[in-house]
Amino acid sequence: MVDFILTENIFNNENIPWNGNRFLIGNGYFGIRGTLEEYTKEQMCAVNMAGIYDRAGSAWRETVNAPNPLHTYVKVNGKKYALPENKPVFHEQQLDFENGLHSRKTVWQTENGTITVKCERFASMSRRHLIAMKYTFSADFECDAEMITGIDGDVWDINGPHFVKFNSGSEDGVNYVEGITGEKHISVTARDSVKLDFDAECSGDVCEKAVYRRIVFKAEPHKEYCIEKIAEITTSEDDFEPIGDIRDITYQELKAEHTAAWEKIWDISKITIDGDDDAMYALNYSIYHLNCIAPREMKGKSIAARGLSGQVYKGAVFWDTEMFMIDYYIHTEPEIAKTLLQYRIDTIDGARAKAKEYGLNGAYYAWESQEGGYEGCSDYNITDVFTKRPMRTYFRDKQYHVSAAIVYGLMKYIKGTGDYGILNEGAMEMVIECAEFYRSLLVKKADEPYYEIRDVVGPDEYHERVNNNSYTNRMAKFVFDTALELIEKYPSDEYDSLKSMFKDSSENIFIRKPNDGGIIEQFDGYFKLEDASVDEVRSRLIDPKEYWGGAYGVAADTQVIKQADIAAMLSMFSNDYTADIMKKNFDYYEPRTEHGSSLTACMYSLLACMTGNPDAAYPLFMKSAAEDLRPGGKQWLGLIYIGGTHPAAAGGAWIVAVKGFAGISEQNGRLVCRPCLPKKWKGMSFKLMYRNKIYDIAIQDNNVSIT
Ligand code: IFM
Repeated sequence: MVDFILTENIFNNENIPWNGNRFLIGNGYFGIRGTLEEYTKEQMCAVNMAGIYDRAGSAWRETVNAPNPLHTYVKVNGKKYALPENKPVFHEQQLDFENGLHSRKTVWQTENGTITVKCERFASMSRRHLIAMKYTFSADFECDAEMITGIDGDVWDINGPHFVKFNSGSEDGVNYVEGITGEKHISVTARDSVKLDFDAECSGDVCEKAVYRRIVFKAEPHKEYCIEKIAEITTSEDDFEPIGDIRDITYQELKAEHTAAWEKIWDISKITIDGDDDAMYALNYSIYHLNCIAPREMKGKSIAARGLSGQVYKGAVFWDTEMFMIDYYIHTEPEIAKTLLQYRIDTIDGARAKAKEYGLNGAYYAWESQEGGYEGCSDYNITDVFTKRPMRTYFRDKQYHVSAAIVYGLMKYIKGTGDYGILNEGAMEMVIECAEFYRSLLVKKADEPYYEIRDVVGPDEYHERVNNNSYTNRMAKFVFDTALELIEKYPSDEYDSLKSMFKDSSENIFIRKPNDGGIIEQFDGYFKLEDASVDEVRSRLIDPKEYWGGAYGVAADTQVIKQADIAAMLSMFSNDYTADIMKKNFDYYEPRTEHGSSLTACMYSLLACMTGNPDAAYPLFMKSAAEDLRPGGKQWLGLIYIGGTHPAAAGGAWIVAVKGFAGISEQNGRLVCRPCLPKKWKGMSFKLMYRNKIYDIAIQDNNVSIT
C-alpha cells in the first residue's frame, strides 16, 4: 500500500520556493503554489491563472496571478505569529495528492504556552472557480486571540506589477478585490465568504489592494476555533460561469464533491507497480501534477511549460505539451488532449503571422506561445551574468521543430482516439500549413541532389544556427509524409495540387544516415567539435549561473549538448532504426548530455527501453518522475529564474512507464503490449483509453493480460 502523501516536517526557510512548487494544488483554471497562509509576495505566493496574460511596461508578457484570497494569520495577546519570522516548535506541511488537499500544522511556543494553527485547503475540482480553506486555531492557555483573514491584491510578479487599478470592498457578507491589468484591462477578481463555529467580534478593513476580516475572540485552553472560507476567482475572460453562491456552500459539501472528482480521475489514471513503492509514488505524483494543470472543460487553453506554478517561462506553451504531456491525456481523458490541439488550431493566425514575419510560408508556431498564438519569446531571451546585458538568442527565430511537434501530437491523438473528425475542425488546414512552412525552409545547393534545412536551432539549444540538424530534418519529413497521407485519405481539389510538392520534399530532404560506427551526427560538423566531457566543460564556467550555449557559451564549440536531440529522434521514429543503432547512439550521446533540460531523461529512458535495456532506463525514468520531488534542479538560465514544476518531465515519466516499460504500442489499429520491466518490478497494472474503449492492463512476471 503506497500512501499518496507528501510530507515535510521541519521548517526550512530555504525550501520556501521549492515547496511552492512541490506542494502545488490546482484545477486547470488556476494553480495555487504550496506556500503557507501567512505568506505574501516575498515568499512567492501565487494563484496563477491559466492563459491570462499581461505586459507591464516593456517587460516580458506573462501570466497573471490573481489577488490571493487565502492570506490568513493569527495574533495572540496582540502579537503576530507567522512563518518565516517566528520559529515554530513543530511544523508539518502535507500534500495528500490522492485527494488534492494541502494541509499544514504549526505550533509556536509563546510566553504563556503553546499555540497551534492548522489549515486544510483545496482548489475545487468540481467547481473550477472555487477555493476552500478550513483554518483552525487553538492554544493550551487562555488568551486574547485574533484571526486576520483576507484577500491580498499585492501579488508576486516576475515581470509585473500587472494590476494597475484595484476595486476592493465588501457586499452582503462577501469581500472582494478586483485587479485590472494594464495592457488589456482584464479584470481578475477574488471574493470570499467566511463562516465561524464560535462567538467572536468581527470587523473589517478595506484597503486599496486588500480587504481583511478581523475575528477577535477569547480563546479557552485546548479548544479549537475554526473558520471556513470559500473563495471564488473570476476573470473578465471567462467563458464559463461559477456554479453556486459562495455564501451557500459549506466546506464539507465542497470537499465531498472535490474528492469524488479526484476519485474519478484516479480510477482511470492510477498506475500500480508491484515491487517498487518509490517508483509508484513518484509516477503517481507526476500524474497528480498533470491533472492539476489540465484544462478540463475549458475551451481555448493549453498548458504552460511550468504548468500553473507561476510566471516562469512567461506562462507560455512550448512544444513540451504536444511532445511530452499529450500522451497521458490521449489515453486517460482524450477530451483534454483535444482541447490542447484546439488551442493550436485556434491560434494558427499567430503561426501564419510568424511565418510571414520571417519571409516563410504556412504556419510557423510560436516558440513560447501565449493567447492567440502570440509569440512570447524575445530576441534577447537570456541575461548575461557578467555584463547583465540581454543576450541575443535564436530560440524564437530558429527552433523550426515546434510546428512539427504539433503535427506529431495531433497524429498521436488521431491514432490513439480514432478521431479523424478533428481534421474537419481545422486540423487538416493546420497540417497542410505546417507542411508548407517546412517546404519554404528547404534550400538546395547547385550541385547537390537533396534539400537541406540550414541555420537552425534543434532541441539541443546550446548549438545555435547549425545546418541540417538531423532531428529537425526528420521531423520536417514526418510533416510532409503526414500531409501526403491525409491528402490521399481525404482527396480534395483544394489540396490535390500540393501532393507532388510534398512528395518531392519528403523524398529529397536530407536524412542523415549513421556513420560507420553507427552514430548519427547531430548536425553538419558536430563530430569536428571538441570532444570534451560534461565535467570538463562545467569546470570552465566562471559563474555557476553562466549560460552554456550561444555564441560564447562553454558548450558551444564542444560536443556537449543540453538535451536529448538525436535520442528524441530515435525514440520517435524507432521503426526506422535497428536496436543496435539505437543502443550505439544512446551510448554515444547520453554521456555527452548535460541534462540541462527536464525534457531529457525521459527521452533517453524511452530509448533504452526500446533497445531492451530497462535497467539503463530505470534511473533516467526515476529522474523524470521525481523531477519535482528532488531539491535542486536547474533554477537559472543566465540571470533568468526558471524554477517551477516540470509537467513535461511528469508526462515523459508516464510515457516511459506505459510505452517503455509496459511496452504499449499500437499496430494496425490494435493495442500491443510487449513489457520490458526493470529488474525490481514484479508487475504493473493500469487502465488505458484507446479508441473509445478502456482497457485494463496487468503485467505480472512478464505475463500480460489486456481486458
Ligand atoms: O521547451 C523547453 C526547451 O526544449 C528547453 N528549455 C525549456 C523549454 C520549456 O520547458
